[in-house]
Amino acid sequence: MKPPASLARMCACLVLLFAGAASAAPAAEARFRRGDANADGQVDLGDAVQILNYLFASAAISCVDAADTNDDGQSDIGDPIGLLNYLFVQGSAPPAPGPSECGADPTDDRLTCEAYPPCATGPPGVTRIDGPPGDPADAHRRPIHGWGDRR
Ligand SMILES: [Ca+2]
Ligand SMILES: [Ca+2]
Repeated sequence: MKPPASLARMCACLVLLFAGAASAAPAAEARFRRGDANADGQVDLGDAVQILNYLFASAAISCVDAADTNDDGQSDIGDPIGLLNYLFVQGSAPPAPGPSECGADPTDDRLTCEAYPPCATGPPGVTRIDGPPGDPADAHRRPIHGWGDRR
């Protein structure tokens, strides 16, 4: 028995509605500096060591996208080698967003960036020191305002 046409139309509308709602809510893209595998805000030898520890000693990396220094969507030995080439033998810089600018990964891959504090943004005019806004541990701290905010 076929469902009535109006029921089929209503189901089709619901499917389109939910599909649209899912695509209308873009996921927040994590911002990071490519190559800064240890998320300390600098790209240096420590990052190559961190990637090697991640690959061979099960160390954790909070932003695996940052550790994908050649942006091939894979975490492998090519990443620390490429980073060492960039740092010490004038090899090419890690691709966008690059080692000095914060930005999202322009390529679609399966790697994730769960956390990258150096590129975290707070409310305009406020520089976050640490912890999320409203963190009770930060209650004693005052926000640092930019020069333009001085009265
Ligand atoms: Ca680093
Ligand atoms: Ca890679």
